[in-house]
Amino acid sequence: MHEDAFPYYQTLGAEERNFYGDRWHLLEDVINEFLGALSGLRRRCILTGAEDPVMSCRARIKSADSMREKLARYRFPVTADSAMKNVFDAAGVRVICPFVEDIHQVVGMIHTLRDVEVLQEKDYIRHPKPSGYRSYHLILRMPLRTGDHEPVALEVQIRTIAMDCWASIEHGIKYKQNVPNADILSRELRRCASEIAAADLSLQTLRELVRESW
Ligand code: 0O2
Repeated sequence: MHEDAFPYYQTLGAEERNFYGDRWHLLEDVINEFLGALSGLRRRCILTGAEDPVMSCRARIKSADSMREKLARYRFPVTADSAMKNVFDAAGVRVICPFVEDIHQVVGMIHTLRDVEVLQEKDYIRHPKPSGYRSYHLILRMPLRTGDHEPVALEVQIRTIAMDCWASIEHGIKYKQNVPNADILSRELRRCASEIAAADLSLQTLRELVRESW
């Protein structure tokens, strides 16, 4: 298993075991294929003397509850087969980068992967969500080296450390029910997101200044 791989066996609850059944292994495999491929690209990049554009990676398999909710919302059958066929984010990897320009470098690197089909790209950095959410999303379809299964879909979310910090905190707050002054909370979260975006740009500029002085 790759060094960045997530220890799924610790998180495979009875709910997920019941819902995904055998497909769990396919989701694990596609995550590990991607992490292995990304690791190779990063190594090649470092060998050329360039900086590693990736700080860290996290992976997850969508929880059974969240997958059931999504399938029902899109009016797809609520089954594991349907999750594999109709929804592309059962397997997901988050790639965390130090700087905004690293995100675009990682996107470019992913596009060079042979046999990997890019099904969808969403640039929530250029076009943030109304919540203030920023991230770059790719839906990929990757062949598996193990077994003879057809390629499996995977969602990759690429963001800076600062964007990830905002998304994690916002996610935690959003799911707290009956928050008083919800409007003020949303407005403040959007304000924080804008400040974080400004800080990301400043950090990017500082990096360029330091590079120029080398
Ligand atoms: P989890 O735990 O990652 O599974 P849908 O998935 O139907 O809502 P779509 O178009 O398929 O919508 O996907 P979208 O909106 O491009 O990306 C959805 C994922 O992006 C979410 O997954 C989050 O991980 C992240 N995301 C999108 N908007 C926000 C936001 O406003 N705040 C935060 N914190 N994250 C966001 P899930 O399914 O919600 O969760």
